[in-house]
Amino acid sequence: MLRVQKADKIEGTVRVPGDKSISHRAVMFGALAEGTTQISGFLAGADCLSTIDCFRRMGIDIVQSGDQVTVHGKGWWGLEEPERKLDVGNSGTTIRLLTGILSTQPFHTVIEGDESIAKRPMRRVVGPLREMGAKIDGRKNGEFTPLSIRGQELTGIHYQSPVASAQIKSAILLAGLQAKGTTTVEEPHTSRDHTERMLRAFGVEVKTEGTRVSVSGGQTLKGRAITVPGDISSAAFLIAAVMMVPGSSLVIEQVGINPTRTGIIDVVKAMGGRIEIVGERVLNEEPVADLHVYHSQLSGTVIEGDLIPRLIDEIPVIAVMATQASGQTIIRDAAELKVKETDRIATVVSQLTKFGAKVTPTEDGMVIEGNTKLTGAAIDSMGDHRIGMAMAIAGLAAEGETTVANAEAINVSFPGFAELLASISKPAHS
Ligand code: SPQ
Repeated sequence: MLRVQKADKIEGTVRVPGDKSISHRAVMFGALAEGTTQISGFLAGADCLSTIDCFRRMGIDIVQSGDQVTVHGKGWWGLEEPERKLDVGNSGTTIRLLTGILSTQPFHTVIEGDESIAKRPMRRVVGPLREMGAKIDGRKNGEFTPLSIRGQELTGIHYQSPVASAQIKSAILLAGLQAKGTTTVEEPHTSRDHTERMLRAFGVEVKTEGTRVSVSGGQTLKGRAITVPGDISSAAFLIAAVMMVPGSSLVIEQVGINPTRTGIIDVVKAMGGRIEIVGERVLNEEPVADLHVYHSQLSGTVIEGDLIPRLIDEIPVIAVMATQASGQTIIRDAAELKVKETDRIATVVSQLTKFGAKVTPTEDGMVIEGNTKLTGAAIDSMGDHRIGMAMAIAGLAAEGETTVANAEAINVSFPGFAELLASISKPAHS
C-alpha cells in the first residue's frame, strides 16, 4: 500500500532508473553476441530481471549487481534448450522479443508469464513469425500463452504491420537476423526504434527508410559496453507532478530523449508547459539530456495520430495531468491502450474518477475535462505499474490522503518510486 498526501511543492535534482526498453535489449543482444557486454545504468526492475532469468535458464552467464550487469555472450547459436518453462512475469517486451529469437533456435521452448500476460495478444507476433516458417503454438491458435516454440530455419518476409508496435517490429527483425534473405517490417507510424539503434551498436547492418526497416539474415552481434539512459517514461510521472503542483521545479538528469519516445515533452509544451532540454549528448546511439521542468498552467489539447506511439505508455499520467489543465483534452487513435498490462482506457477511467475527475472513455481513447478539483481516494493499481504511479501523482494534487493498493506492481519499471517521490515533494500540511 502506497500513501500519498497533497504536495505543497515538488523540488530537487534527481535521476530516474534506466530505460526499460533499452535494458531488456541490452541483456538480450548481449546474450546473443560474441564476447562480453558490460551494461551500466541497467533497470533492475521486475520486468528486466525476468529477461535476465530467461537467458540464464538458456545457459548464459549473467552477473547482476544493482544497475551493473555483465553478460557473457555465447553468440546467436550459444543458447541451450531450457529444462523448464521460461517465465516472463509481467513483461510483454520479454515474451514478444524472445518469441522472435526462439523461433530461430534449434530446440523447443515453452514460455509463459503472469495473469496479465495470459490475457495479452500474442498472434500479432506469432502470425508473421509463422509466415517466416516458425512453428509456434499456444491457446486459441497461438493468440494466448503459454507459447510452445520449436525453432526452425526461417525465410525473410516483407511484413506490413497493422499497428505501430516496437514489439512486433523487433520480434520479426530479430528472427530475420537468422532467416534466409531479407526481412522487412513496415509500420503505419514509426514505433520506438531502440532495437534498430542497439543492433547497429552491436555491429549489425539495419536499413531504415521512413517507416520501413530491413535486416538481412546471417549477421552476428559483437559484445560491447552499453550505458542505459534514464527512462523518459519514468521521468514522465515527475514531469506531470511538477506541472500539477504550483511553484514546483525539477531537474531530471540523463534522460533518454530518443525522438520516438519524446511525445510527452511535445505534449507538455503544446499544453503551455515549460521544459528545457539541456546538455544534449549521445550514449551508444541514443540521445540523452537533462530536463529542467518548471510548473506551468496548462491548457487542454488533442493527442492523436503519429504522436500516439511516441507517448503510448505516458497516456495514463497525461490523463491525470489533463484534469488540472484549462479546458478539455482529447486522446484518440490509442486503441492499443486496451492490450497493455491492463485495459488502460478502462483502468484510467475507473481509478481517476474516484478522485472526482471527469473522464469519458471512447472507442480509441478518452476525453478529460480540465480544471477539476481532485479529492484523495482509495486507488487500486490493478496490477499495472503505470496505473499505480499515475494515480499516486494524482494524489499529489488531491485534497487529503490517497492510498494505492497493489503498489508493488510499480517495481516492474520504477523501483524506488515512492522513496524518490517522498524526497522531492513537500507535503501541504508541513
Ligand atoms: O513490456 P510491456 O509489458 O509491454 O510494457 C509496456 C509498459 O507500459 O511498460 C506496455 F505495456 O511498454 C511497451 C510499450 O508499450 C514496451 C515496448 C518495448 O520495449 O518494445 C514497446 C511498447 O509496446 P508495443 O506493443 O507498442 O510494441
